[in-house]
Amino acid sequence: MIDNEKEEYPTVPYENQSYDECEMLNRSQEFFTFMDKRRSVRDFADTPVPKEVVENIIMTASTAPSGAHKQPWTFCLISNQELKKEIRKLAEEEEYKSYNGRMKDEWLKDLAPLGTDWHKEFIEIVPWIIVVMKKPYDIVDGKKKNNYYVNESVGLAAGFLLAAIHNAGLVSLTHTPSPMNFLIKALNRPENERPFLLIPVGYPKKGARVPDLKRKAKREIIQYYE
Ligand code: IYR
Repeated sequence: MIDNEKEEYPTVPYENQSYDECEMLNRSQEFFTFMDKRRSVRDFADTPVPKEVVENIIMTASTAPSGAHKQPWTFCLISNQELKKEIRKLAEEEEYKSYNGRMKDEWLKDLAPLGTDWHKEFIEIVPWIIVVMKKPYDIVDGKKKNNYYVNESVGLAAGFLLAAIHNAGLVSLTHTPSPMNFLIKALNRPENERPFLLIPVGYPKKGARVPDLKRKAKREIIQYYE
């Protein structure tokens, strides 16, 4: 490598924290047990959550890997009560149409155990709403610059986000009002952003319940090639 190449693409040493096998086994088991306790919650309390906590959670999401490290995401962090009310109204309008005609019977049947319907009062109750936006392209000096693997990248960031929310002792819901385009206008977003997920973040309401779901077993999800 010639000298000026080195300067153009600097590197730093990677410092990995590794563990002996026994500790590795414990840590992996404990992390699984912890993550296995995460649940999507639909009944939220209006108890406030400090802004800095949610900012830390979002910064964690933004550590996710992304195509060519473009980090093709924006996280809209909403606590404004008027705006939440407006978003609830617009989301419920779309959801009403979805639950009453757009979604086929089979889909509605699959959703029945989750107890969802078109009512989305949690949007107004919860202290924070995070709308995850994906950016199919950036605008650099007025020109479009395409991003790569945008859905994969933003999906990974959303996964990190949910894990960070759980780690903070808070709960969330991956809400997908559909179609979601009303959010572009309501949030006054630029032309290169598309809504990806709407995630309420807060405490569960006292006495909140969740469906009695079971997760797939090892043998159902791992195919071994040893
Ligand atoms: N977007 C609707 C419907 C919905 C669809 C699926 I797939 C779910 O897992 C849950 C809900 C809603 O948010 O209610």
